[in-house]
Amino acid sequence: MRMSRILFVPLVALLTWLMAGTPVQAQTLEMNMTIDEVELAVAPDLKYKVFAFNGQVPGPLIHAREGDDLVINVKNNTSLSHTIHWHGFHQTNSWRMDGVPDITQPGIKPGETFTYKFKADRPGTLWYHCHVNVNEHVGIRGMWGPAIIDPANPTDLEKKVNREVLMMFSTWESANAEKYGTGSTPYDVEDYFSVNGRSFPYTQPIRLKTGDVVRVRVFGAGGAIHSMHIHGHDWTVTHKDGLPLASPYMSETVLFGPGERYDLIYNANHKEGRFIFHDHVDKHVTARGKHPGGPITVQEYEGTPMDDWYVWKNKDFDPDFFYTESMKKGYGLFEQPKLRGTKPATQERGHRSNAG
Ligand SMILES: [Cu+2]
Repeated sequence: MRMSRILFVPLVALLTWLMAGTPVQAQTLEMNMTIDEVELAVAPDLKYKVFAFNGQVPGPLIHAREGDDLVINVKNNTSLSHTIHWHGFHQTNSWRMDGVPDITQPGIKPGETFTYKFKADRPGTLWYHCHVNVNEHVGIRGMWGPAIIDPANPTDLEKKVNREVLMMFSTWESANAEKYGTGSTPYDVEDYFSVNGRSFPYTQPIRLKTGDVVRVRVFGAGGAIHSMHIHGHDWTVTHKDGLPLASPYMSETVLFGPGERYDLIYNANHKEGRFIFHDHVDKHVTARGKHPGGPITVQEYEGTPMDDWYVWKNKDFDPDFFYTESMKKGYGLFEQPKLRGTKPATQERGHRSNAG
């Protein structure tokens, strides 16, 4: 008996040590997505016809771990064909799942369902978007969403992050808001600019606590170049397109174009305050030619006294506008109901006349 107890203690210690180095078991995550025609309130004076993943713009969060298998059923409820490209995934041994029409698959026709099966074979800030008529569907119809793949071996800095902020940037053309199948050519005029599909004042604040370690992930989801500038803070640029930089560097402005992503980590080190965070491409802070509009947000520190003159004094706060709450929920697909559009009243009539 005594001998076995002497052996038992070091054995448990050895097993614990071995387990700590064991990679987490990969899992299969099955998800259901739809593509719907809805109207999105981009700004107080702009309702826009979009193709929306699960009815929302941006689309729902896909969150998985490096090595997980993803099975994603996509049902097309719209009047045009689409595919989904999983941007950043390598599609190792699954090239037919790359989502490019007429290259890897036929377009998913109206009413059809297609199942994508592939491995999260690369970690990082990835995303998904339609690959049919990308100038229109991605450029001005909101067909994009975030896919965050947690790395098996995060850095010490990444482990400190306790608040995630996902920001997807795009532009809009009021002249083409009403009619599917039009717009986003070099001859069209972009006159609204947005983060997560909304132009100020329909954007939301980022609420912070002193001591938070924040990771902002910016995505160039649309066709424009953005230059996001944060007031009052400096961040460390840790990743480009979800890939770790050999030499992370510090800055307070980040320039990115279509398709690009950057991970930016910073400390919320003020006791209180409100610090704006905005696009420094000057015309991007307008809407229909008037200031202020576009991708503007404010970092609001908890406990900061409210002022009567504060522009967002009575803001109806959505804590998940930047996916901050969804990123805490584990792995799978997570919807953000407040990012949904509404079914247009005219669609019902249109369908009836088509049927008749
Ligand atoms: Cu499409």
